[in-house]
Amino acid sequence: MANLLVTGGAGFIGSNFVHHVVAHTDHHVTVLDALTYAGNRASLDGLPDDRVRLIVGNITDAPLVDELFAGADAVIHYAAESHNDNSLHNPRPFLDTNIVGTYTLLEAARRHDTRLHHISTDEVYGDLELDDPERFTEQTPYNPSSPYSSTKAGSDLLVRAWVRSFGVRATISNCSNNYGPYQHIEKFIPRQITNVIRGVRPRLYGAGENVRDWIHADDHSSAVLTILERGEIGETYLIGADGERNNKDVVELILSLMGQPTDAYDHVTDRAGHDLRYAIDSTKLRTELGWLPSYGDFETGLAATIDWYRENEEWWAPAKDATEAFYAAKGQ
Ligand code: NAD
Ligand code: TDX
Repeated sequence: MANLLVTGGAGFIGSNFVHHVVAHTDHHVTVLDALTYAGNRASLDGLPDDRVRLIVGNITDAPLVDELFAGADAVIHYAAESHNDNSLHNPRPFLDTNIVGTYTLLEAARRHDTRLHHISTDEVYGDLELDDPERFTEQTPYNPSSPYSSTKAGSDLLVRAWVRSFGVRATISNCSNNYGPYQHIEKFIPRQITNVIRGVRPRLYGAGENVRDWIHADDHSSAVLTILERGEIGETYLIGADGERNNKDVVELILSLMGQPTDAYDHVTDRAGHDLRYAIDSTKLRTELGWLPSYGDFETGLAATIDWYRENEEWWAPAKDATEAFYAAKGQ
């Protein structure tokens, strides 16, 4: 049994991880989360008080971070500004949280010699052509496109430097696009599901040919636990579940699963600098650490996610109008 500190544990993937840890281990969890627009304490509802506690605070608050590291056996760092579209509109919070926040945690890890796992994204590698037979590996050079992905790339490089220069005991994982419960409705899949629930047509950026490599958030969680338990210090592991689909196919699948005509969506203004394709080769994680995803079938996972949004309208409804007003102002 260990005391885990989970930054960003009231966000989408972090809260899925906390639910996963409670279900599959006997670890205790302290969540450090600033509850920005993207954090929601309701995402931790139903978890046992004697195993999970939420500290509302900022990862750039060095004294608070220091105090929490003192009581942690390991830290799993999810907290970030995570949305590309927001980073195109106002990049500053991305620098503060993703760069300065990660730096603050690394300094605390160095002082306390705490094991740290840094959560990152495949977007640090830039994008691939649609017909490129290659996928991203741990050797792919960094080539981020957006303010979001460049700050994530910067945070990864800080982690690598703190491992090499100061002996910080850290690992990094770069995962592909997640889907599942508790995802903010600004993101592609929940935006379209909640649009259909509200009787609004889904919105596809540009032609919709862009490809994302989908993985269920629960599979991301099992991969992170595996790395925490068996990963080698200083190593990077790519996490993916062979889930490549283009956006048009995903919208059509959502419409079909929700009983709508599959052409009942609109094309809207494309994202500036829109990455074409992401694809992960997770051979290293599978062969060296023996990890395998459980959600083999995207369609089944997507149907369960649709059910979750139908059953949890009180969780997402308060954010819907403001989210859509943000997009409407940009013609999206
Ligand atoms: P999210 O936006 O849903 O959640 C982020 C959480 O971090 C929120 O709860 C927010 O309140 C908190 N937070 C933000 N700034 C903070 C700060 N300064 N101090 C403390 N807490 C703060 O994001 P997500 O989609 O769950 O992503 C989590 C992590 O996973 C991020 O590091 C992201 O880069 C990475 N990632 C996401 C995906 C994906 O598909 N969503 C894929 C790969 C990697
Ligand atoms: O309304 C939309 N219509 C649309 O076509 C939205 C919101 C998005 N899109 C497109 C853009 C992307 O090609 O769908 C795709 C997915 O978009 P997002 O959900 O915004 O995700 P993406 O930009 O791919 O980044 C996500 O995966 C990697 C996460 O938000 C990141 O945090 C993660 O690092």
